[in-house]
Amino acid sequence: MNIVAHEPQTLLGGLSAAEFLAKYWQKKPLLIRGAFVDFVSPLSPDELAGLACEDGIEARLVEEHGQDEQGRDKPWQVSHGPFDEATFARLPERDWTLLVQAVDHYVPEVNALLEHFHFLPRWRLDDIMVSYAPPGGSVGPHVDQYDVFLLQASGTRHWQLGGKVSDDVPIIPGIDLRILEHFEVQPDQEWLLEPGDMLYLPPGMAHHGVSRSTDCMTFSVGFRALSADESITSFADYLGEQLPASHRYTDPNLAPPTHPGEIDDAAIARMRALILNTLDDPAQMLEWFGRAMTQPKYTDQLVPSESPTDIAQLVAELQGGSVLERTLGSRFAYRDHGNSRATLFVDGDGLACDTGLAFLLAGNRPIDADTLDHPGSAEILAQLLDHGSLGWPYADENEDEDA
Ligand SMILES: [Mn+2]
Repeated sequence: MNIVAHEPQTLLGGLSAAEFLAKYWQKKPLLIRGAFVDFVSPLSPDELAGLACEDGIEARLVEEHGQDEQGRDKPWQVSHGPFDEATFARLPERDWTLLVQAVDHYVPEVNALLEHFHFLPRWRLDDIMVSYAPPGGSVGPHVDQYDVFLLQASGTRHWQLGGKVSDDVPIIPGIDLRILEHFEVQPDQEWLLEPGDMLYLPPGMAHHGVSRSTDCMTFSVGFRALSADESITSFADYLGEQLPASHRYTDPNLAPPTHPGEIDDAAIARMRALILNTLDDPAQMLEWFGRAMTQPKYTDQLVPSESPTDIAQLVAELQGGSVLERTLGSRFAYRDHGNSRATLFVDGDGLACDTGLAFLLAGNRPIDADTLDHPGSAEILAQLLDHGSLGWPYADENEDEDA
């Protein structure tokens, strides 16, 4: 692969991580020319089309001036994968886009790009979506709710920004895309991106990117952030499973009601205290948050082992020189509790473990025999193998032999 390791200073166009975070992150767009010097896409358009034909991989095709299933002309047409060769054979020479979600989960060389984004918490990263488009191809002017780095991987794309828009901005009705009804380019906010160039966009920024070449591929490094709606519902569900039935509304200080039908201020205050005091539990919030932020994007990616791992055999394999791999798409995070104890969060679960072990597993260091120096490591590794979050690299060895 043709990707040189970059310090954030290069990736961020001369800015330090601290400067980028203070001035741009979640605030305003940043165009970075040559973020990746001499960038060569680790994936070809044909390989992307191949992924879009596989079961279980989320792929969409967006056609401008397309037709729906009844053969009626539509300004925009969205269809969902898996696709087949016939789909690609019927497509015109321009004005369409193929989008494949979470390509980092399937292609190790695309996954490796995520290492360049270590100036942001790993658990904020969502996935790398890859789009291919012939000339004229776009998904229309639109707004996303998430931060994104748009890396031009091959060919050229013309980007235009339309500024921040509100939640209730009008969108074109009746299609499976949120395309803006009105889009106006802001002054000096349009650029032609070439391979290795990257555009950072904060959430809520109207943008429109149109392919200007026959080989336009864009990698969208997307981030995740829970909405208040998702957070409250999910935390309440997590907490609710652990609350005893006896923990409920009480009113031992009840005063005689002025009217038996009235809900008075004191009743509301009691309910408010019950809810807020129950929710305001930092220890439980941490346990929930770590699980929520390491929830895999696609749970079917994780293949649990058929039989429980034999711990003696696991230790022998590592001591024999084997190295465990993190499953592509598996998510790791940790919280240090002090005194060498931590909670390791992996793929929506939380495990109490040694801090050194959590630090190693949630980073990118190899999981080799040295890992066994940490107390309790063999048991934790066995659990992660059983869940499918770790694996032995046998599949890759076979691929190398084929090549
Ligand atoms: Mn977008």
